[in-house]
Amino acid sequence: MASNRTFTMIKPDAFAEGNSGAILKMIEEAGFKIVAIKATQLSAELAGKFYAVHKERPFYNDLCNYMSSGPIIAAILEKDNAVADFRTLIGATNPAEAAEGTIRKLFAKSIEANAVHGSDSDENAQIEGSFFFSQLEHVK
Ligand code: YYY
Ligand code: MG
Repeated sequence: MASNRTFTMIKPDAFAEGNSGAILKMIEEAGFKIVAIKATQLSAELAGKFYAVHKERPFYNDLCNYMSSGPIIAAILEKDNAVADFRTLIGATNPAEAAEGTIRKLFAKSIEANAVHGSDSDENAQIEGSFFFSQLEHVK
């Protein structure tokens, strides 16, 4: 994946409440092109692998249980400066601290059920996109 790509998930809370369409509309209106997308559901084990960087943190087990509690949407997005611009669009991890108009401010329920994931670096965008999608599953 080139450095103009990032990876996102619409998390179980947002998916279950029927907010996926509204969130994808905000993403497209912000100038991101969807180059891969699927609905799926993680097992707790796969959620644990995805979030392995956090395995020593106190919230890790709850996070893995939550992220495997229902369907999600996974997507690879393309835009200049994708990683940083997408972090701006989603807002702070804690929705109480998220800026007005951000996806988390609008749709998040709590720091855990915070509506969306966004990669934090080009390297992790590549790793996370490859976790969900093969080469055949995204636009070149
Ligand atoms: O990258 P981002 O999702 O904004 O936050 P991270 O610090 O990487 O944490 C990943 C994920 O873990 C976060 O989206 C919710 C959850 N979490 C939590 O439940 N409680 C915390 N105190 C911190 C993070
Ligand atoms: Mg993170």
